[in-house]
This record gives sequence, C-alpha cells and structure tokens, in this order.
Amino acid sequence: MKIVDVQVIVTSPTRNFVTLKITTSDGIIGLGDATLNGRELAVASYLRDHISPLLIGRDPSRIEDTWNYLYKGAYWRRGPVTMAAVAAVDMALWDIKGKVAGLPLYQLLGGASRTGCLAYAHATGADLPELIDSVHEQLDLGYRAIRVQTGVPGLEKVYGVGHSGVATYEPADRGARPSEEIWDTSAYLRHIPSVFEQLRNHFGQELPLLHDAHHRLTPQQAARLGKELEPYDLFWLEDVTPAENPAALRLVRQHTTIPLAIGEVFNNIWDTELLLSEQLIDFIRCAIVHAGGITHVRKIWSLAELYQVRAASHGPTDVSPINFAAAVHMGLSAANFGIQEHMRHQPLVDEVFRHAFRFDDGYLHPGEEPGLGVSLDEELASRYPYESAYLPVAYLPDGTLHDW
Ligand code: GCO
Ligand code: MG
Repeated sequence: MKIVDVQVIVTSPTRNFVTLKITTSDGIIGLGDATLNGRELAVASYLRDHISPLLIGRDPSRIEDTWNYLYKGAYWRRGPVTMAAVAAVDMALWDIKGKVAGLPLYQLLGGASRTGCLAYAHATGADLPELIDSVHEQLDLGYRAIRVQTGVPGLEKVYGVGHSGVATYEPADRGARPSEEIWDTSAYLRHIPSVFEQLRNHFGQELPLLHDAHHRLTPQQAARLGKELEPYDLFWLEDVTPAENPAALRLVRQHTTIPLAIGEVFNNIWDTELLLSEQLIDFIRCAIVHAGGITHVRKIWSLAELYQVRAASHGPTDVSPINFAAAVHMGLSAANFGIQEHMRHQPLVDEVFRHAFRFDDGYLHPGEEPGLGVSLDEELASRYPYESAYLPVAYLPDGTLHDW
C-alpha cells in the first residue's frame, strides 16, 4: 500500500481549522489536525508546499519512520509550525493504521486503562453571581470538574472570560488585527483568592476546581498565588509563568504545594524534560497537534509517567475534533492519564467533523470506530472559507505589552 494523494483543507465553520487528508492506494483515508490558532496558513503552506510532495509513494504503515523522516530529515527541528505539520501527518497515518486493522486507535495503543476519561468544562463569569451560574450550567451538563475564569474588578475584559454573559469564550477574534486588552496583575492577584473562597463556600469542598493564569505571572507572583489558593484545594493551577523558562518553576515549587499544570504551548519533548525530571509540575498539558502528534506525545507521556506526572492534553475549541479524538483515545489507554479539557465546539463544527467520541456523565469515550473515528464533510467544509482571526494581545495600563 502506498500514499497516492495528500490534500490540505482549510475551513472556517465559526473558526479556522486546517485538516490534512491522506489517501492510500487501497482507498483508505486518514485525517490529521494541523490547526495553529492565529497562524493557520503557515502550517497549511508547510504541509502543501514542503511535506505533501514527500509523502506521495511512501508506505503509510511506517509511522515512526515517517515521523523521523519529517523531523530529523528536515534539519530545522521543533517550533509550533513544523510540529503541527508533522503532527497532522502522524495523526492521519495512525488513523489509516486503525482503519486497516479494523480497530479504534486506543486498542492499537494498548487498550483501555479505564472506562472513560474524566473531563473538565469551562465556567466563566464577569462577576461572582455570573460565575456561580456558569458553574451550575456545567454541572447540569454532567461535568464533574470545572475550570473557572473570572472578571477582575477594574478590568474591562479578561482573557478566557465570556463576553456579555456568554458562558463559553472563543479564544480568537475574527478580524484583520488582534484585539487589545488591558491587564493588571496586582488587581488580579488581589481578587482571585476571594473568588475561590466564595466558590468553596457555595459548592463545598469536593468539586474539583481548576484555574488558568495564562503565563502572566513572575515566579514570585506565581508562588504567592499558589500559597494563597492552597486552602481552596484546587485540582490545578495552570500556566503560571511564561513557558520558555522551565527553571522559573523551581522557585514556585519551593513555596507552594498547589498542583501545577503546564504545556499547551510546548512542541517538543525537550520543552518538558526539566519540568518532568525535576518533578516541578503535576500535569503535562501538550496538545497532540502542537507537540508532534500521537507518536511524539506518547513519548512525552511515558517520560512523565516515570516522574508521577499525569497527562492532561490541551483541548480548547481551537484544535479540531480530529485532535480531540486523538487525545481521548490516548487518554483512555495511557496509564498516567489525569484529566481531559473539554471546551465544546459549536454544533456546526461537529457537523463538519462528525465524530465517534462522546461525553457522558462527566467522562469522555473515544467510541469504537476504526482509527480516530472522525470524518470530514468536505462539501459542508467548502462553504466556510478561511477568515483571518487572532488571539488578543495584553497591555499593562501604561501601554507596555505584557506576557500573554
Ligand atoms: C486553555 C487555553 C486556551 C488557549 C488557546 C490559545 O487552557 O484551554 O489556555 O484558551 O488560550 O487555546 O489558542
Ligand atoms: Mg490554558
């Protein structure tokens, strides 16, 4: 069997997605997600112009070999654009392998280690009453763990908080330029502990609560926040400091026992090595698409397992259901799975990408369809062409551009 056709499909059913479609000489189709929020067309070009021609004629069963060919063979390693492109090929080849074998991906990875993957939902509110309502909504949908993001008094807009009463948020605004937000770390640090105190008073001690600091703190600020949140027993505190400097976590770790989660902007095992080997984090959060696909993320998770760090793949709406399916298959089979983020896609996205994975009573299951269990409705996809969209940028009140 050989690869005979490779297509890159860009579609925007409410938001942009880049999909790689590989067809074999036996007529089997494999799909891979290549979406990089706000930089989608760079990955589409990498795939179309530099990778597709190399795939024609290759044996699709050689997943590991093809991964190395594209990673080591290119000389230019790592980086989100490269790794998303390699990941898309990798996912599509695993999809094909599953279809050839007649088995869902999780069976190829060793079979189920649990009956379902615990999911967490997003709750957001401009103020406490709105936030409490939003948590109730997610609990009513069946979620058993909730990430909470809240408005901060004095700040007009806060990233990750739904605008004008909308419970969920879409992390990218359509338009030719990024929108701008004013950020004030002191106001945030003063406000957050009281929010968790009140959530615990309202919801009790047992509900797992998570929070994302979006890389905006210094190590000292992160240590202070971790200490102040300890009484409220968070499931995790995410992305406290900018991710390029893993050594910053040493200071944070010395001061707080709050569980830490990091990794959504990582794209290589070397990004994780110090954090894992020094046990500076508790959850590793790489996205399958942004960290080189199933083949590479499996290696990251295996390294994490040695250090008692649990896997919690990034699952926002800016990765497509193809990535999400891969994450749930991996989560079901990995010994050290921790939790899966589940930000629901808009219904139109689920129509374009029909999928076998399902959410039921707090848990995700990948389904039993061979491969990843996702199909793409190309006709429907073609009705929604690419639209430029960007993540917002944050400024301090004096006009200084701040860490994201
Ligand atoms: C999360 C994230 C997202 C990212 C987004 C960027 O934890 O889900 O932080 O909201 O900001 O995926 O593209
Ligand atoms: Mg995050």
